[in-house]
Amino acid sequence: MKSVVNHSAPVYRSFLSHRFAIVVILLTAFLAAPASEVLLGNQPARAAETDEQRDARMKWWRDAKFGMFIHWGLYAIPAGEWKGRTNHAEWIRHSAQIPRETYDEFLDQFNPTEFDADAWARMAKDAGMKYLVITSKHHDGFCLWPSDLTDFDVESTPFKRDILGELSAACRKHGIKFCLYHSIMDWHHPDYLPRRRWEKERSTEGADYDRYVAYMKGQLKELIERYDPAVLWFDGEWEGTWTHERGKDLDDYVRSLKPDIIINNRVDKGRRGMEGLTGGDQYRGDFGTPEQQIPASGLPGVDWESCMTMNRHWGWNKNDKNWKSTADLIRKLVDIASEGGNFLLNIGPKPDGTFPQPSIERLAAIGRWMDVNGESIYGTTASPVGKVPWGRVTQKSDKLYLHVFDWPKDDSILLPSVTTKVKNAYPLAETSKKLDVSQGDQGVTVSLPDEALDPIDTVIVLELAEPVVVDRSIKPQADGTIVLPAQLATVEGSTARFESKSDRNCIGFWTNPKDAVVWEFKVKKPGSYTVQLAYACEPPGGSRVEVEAAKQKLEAGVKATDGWGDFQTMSPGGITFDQPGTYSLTVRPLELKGEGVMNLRSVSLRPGASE
Ligand code: H79
Repeated sequence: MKSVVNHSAPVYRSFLSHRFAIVVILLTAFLAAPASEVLLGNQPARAAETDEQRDARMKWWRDAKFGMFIHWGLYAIPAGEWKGRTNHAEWIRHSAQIPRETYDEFLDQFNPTEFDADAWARMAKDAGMKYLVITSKHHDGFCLWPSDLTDFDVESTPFKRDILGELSAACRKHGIKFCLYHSIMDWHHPDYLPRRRWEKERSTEGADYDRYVAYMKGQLKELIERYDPAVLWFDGEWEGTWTHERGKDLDDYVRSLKPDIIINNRVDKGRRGMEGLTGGDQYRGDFGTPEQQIPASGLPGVDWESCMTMNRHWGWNKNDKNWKSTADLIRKLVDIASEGGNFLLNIGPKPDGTFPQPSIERLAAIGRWMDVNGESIYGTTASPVGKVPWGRVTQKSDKLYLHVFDWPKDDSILLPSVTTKVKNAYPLAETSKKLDVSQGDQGVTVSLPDEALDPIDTVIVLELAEPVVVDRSIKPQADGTIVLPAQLATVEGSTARFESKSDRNCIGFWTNPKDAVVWEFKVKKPGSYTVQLAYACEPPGGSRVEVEAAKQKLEAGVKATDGWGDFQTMSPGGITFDQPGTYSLTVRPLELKGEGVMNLRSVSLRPGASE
């Protein structure tokens, strides 16, 4: 095997090749920008792109919706365990504070003889995934391809084979877009700064961060020229040495090598925490990267992708048995699609080159659901009406897809606020079974079969006569009752928000007594109405709230119920509306007792004076 050159000296074998790399970079900059800019030392501006050009470049990615993330490297060998602690994974070199020489010993042990690129690509395809993102290099610095610029690569292991080469070919064969994750942070390269705080034995003397960046660019050039990745998924951008200027420069550089490539926002410094969305226009990056979470609501015009693990670790951890259920994973995919995002679901392969069995089973089960229901995911955009109490909604051209997670007891569901004429309704799993639809002031009511066709998510297709029209204003029901549901409320405040968990559907997390909840609605028949709140409140309760509408104020004490999920009703009194028209109603706390004010599911206004 190749040995890792020069553990002690701050020199990498790659430095010889660096001069070459730098010349190439300068040449590329010349070609990509007007000579004057280069001569003046300006950053060459990012090639201007029209909205149409951007839409064309992003199209395959937006339509794809579902991809496979793969975290694989030397860290698979210890499998998350080191000196009795079992909660490590791809961060093990740092979290177990392993010296570089000790970590390098994994090179001799990396021999994934069962690695089968074709099988991996097939599992992604059969799960319904359209792209695959694999760690060319994680924070530990180990490279899954035979790089000319370092010996800390797969070529120095007994396995020797070009993993990225085999996998990119297999992906191409199976119609999966091949993409690469690449860590900017590098705990192995002698020129990378800063060192880990605990790492005293590796001196920083002679280290040159610019030389590290040239190394990284040289490697990215290798990766793009050899494997033609459709996405570059950067990470490890948060340390102080990586700057906005460097981010712009790297973004320009990668685009100069492959103009239609898609690059995530971690190339630059604009990512806001683990929510992952970009915090300003000045930052580079084609899409936001929420990590292990789904944004509370999709943002129009913003591309994003939630990446998540199937258990609690990215890299293989043999002790982690906390596997998410198939139902949970499918509903996460649907939830993300209903908010306009992509789902990048992770696999942490084992050191023998196989996927963990629980991952294999979940991929297959998701695939069975996607075989029937993929149409309701691919190429769709966000729900036109946000979240609904019984599940989620996606849309594509003249169709709405109603994803029913919780089968209703009365066998009908209301799609609120949609006023467009519905031509046809049927389950996606049984397209010949036409369903009855009635349309009114409140939206579209669909009669469902007695039982769910799929207990995880039964998809109902609504074919519309024209592009969807949404009227979110609240109107009285047939009997004159006006229902103000939590999902149509506007929250004025900092903590209170709509909770969409199936047994909740309420304004929850109401821990700030300054937060208020407001609805706008239409009153057709003037007169007195009885106000009724549907709410839950864990003991002890005792907060006081005010309900205000039409310049009248009611007060009520919040009595405890049997917990945050036990909903009861209370009536603080009546309100009179003198004239027909649009009104607003506000519920605001006067006094907070206990953890939260209440979980507020709805406010109803029933015609007639209160008793
Ligand atoms: O590759 C997987 C993880 O190993 C890697 N990203 C996924 C895709 C990962 N690296 N770090 N973390 C996950 C968690 C680190 C979070 C923090 Fe920060 C980094 C906390 C402070 C610095 C990012 C930047 C979040 C807040 C600021």
